[in-house]
Amino acid sequence: MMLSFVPVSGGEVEAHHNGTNGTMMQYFEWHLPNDGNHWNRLRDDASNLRNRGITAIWIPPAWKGTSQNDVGYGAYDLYDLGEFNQKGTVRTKYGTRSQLESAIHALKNNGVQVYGDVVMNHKGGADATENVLAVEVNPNNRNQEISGDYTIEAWTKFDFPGRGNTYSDFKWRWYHFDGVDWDQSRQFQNRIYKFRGDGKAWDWEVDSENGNYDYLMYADVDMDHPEVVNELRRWGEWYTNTLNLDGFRIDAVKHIKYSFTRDWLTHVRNATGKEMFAVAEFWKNDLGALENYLNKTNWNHSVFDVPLHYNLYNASNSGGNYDMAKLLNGTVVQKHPMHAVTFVDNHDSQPGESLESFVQEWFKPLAYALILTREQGYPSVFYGDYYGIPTHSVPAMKAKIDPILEARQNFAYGTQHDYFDHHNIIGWTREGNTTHPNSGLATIMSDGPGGEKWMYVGQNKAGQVWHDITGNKPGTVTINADGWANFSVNGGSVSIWVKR
Ligand SMILES: [Ca+2]
Ligand SMILES: [Ca+2]
Ligand SMILES: [Ca+2]
Repeated sequence: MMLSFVPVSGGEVEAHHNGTNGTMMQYFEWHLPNDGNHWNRLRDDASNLRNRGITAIWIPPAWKGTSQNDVGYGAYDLYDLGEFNQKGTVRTKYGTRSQLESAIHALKNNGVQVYGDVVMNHKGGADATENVLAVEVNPNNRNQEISGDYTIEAWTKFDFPGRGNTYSDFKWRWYHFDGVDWDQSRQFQNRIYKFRGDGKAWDWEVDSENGNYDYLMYADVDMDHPEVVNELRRWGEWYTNTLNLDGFRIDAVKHIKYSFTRDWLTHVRNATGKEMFAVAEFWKNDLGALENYLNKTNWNHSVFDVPLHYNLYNASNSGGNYDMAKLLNGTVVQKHPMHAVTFVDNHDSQPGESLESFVQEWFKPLAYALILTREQGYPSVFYGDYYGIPTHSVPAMKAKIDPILEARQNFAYGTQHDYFDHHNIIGWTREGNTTHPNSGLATIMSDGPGGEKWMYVGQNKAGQVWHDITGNKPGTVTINADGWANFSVNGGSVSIWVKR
């Protein structure tokens, strides 16, 4: 079946594309080595990822950041994908543009889609300062001005001397930004400066934390400026076409005028003629705020399920006392499954990073079973979970995640039955479908003692002998004549029962 352009679909199409469950992988963590070899690793991993059931890769920010070691969120030049000698380097942390293109080629040859990261909120690493009339605002209430107007020295001049006018002749100046947090001439700490000038104001609507959360870091881009809007749209087309992208992960959207992101995405979709699946990072453990964002962006893309992440994090830190029956309460995936990208951890929640809230190791298999074997949500597997984070002694969970990926790829199909009926032991089953022979499964997990649960997997499964694909529970279970069986799980563990 051809994928058609369905602007309101969110992750629906991707999560079930070609009749196979879709699974995204975030192919980076914060502390990857700065060896310029990451695109090569991705290229060499392409067929393995395909075989594991990964159908889309979210690549890290691919452009030149403030330095070679920049993860990419300190965006300097969105048009320099490791091609020009800027910021003291041609390659990025991950490699060169041609290596990136080879990796993407390998992924496409294996039928794996590619989602590009998109960082539009701010720019860092300016080439020079400019004198700008500004006013200080209260960092805790950015609507409150706390000084008179005066001239500061701001890092806002972006000329891109290594690239020149290749791909774009746009040069950024102070009036393309709303503010900064650094005055080079005075070097005060902990200030936020709002620029003065015609029509200068923090953008709205953005998140209302701190009064107005337009400002996050570096030089904050002014989405009210028509030259900025045009340039970022032009860049979106270029980025999509140049890398043959299939979708976007959009950074820091709670700090960007919601209507801008909505209209930017619509523009790029129309201009490129591509469906361009998109998921936005709106980092807030607040379903209402996420729903407001989805409303204001006309539901034309998905969001990461941040409330689910925090439920998983809290469950992993409750020593067996979490009410597992409420594991999905307050989540995006429970209420808006077509617009939820579910995930366990990411580059910001990993140890030592800005939003550290790392799900504990013992709970990770339970969390992955939740996002990978249920019908709802478009799941994303984190590189740092799968391959480990050596700088912080986080072990690779590949051996534990692979069987769950196999369950998703081959068994997690058909009608779902939920058993969220106990504070320790919960479960759900899938009846399977005809497209995937022998599909269907029974997932059972406990954050406390082990136990059993009587669950229905379908009458057509009568007499089948199932076993636990995770290997956690030895032995077999025989489905009775009515399609029911008593499935078991160890304490603090998960089992996924299948016929194989
Ligand atoms: Ca503005
Ligand atoms: Ca902003
Ligand atoms: Ca702004």
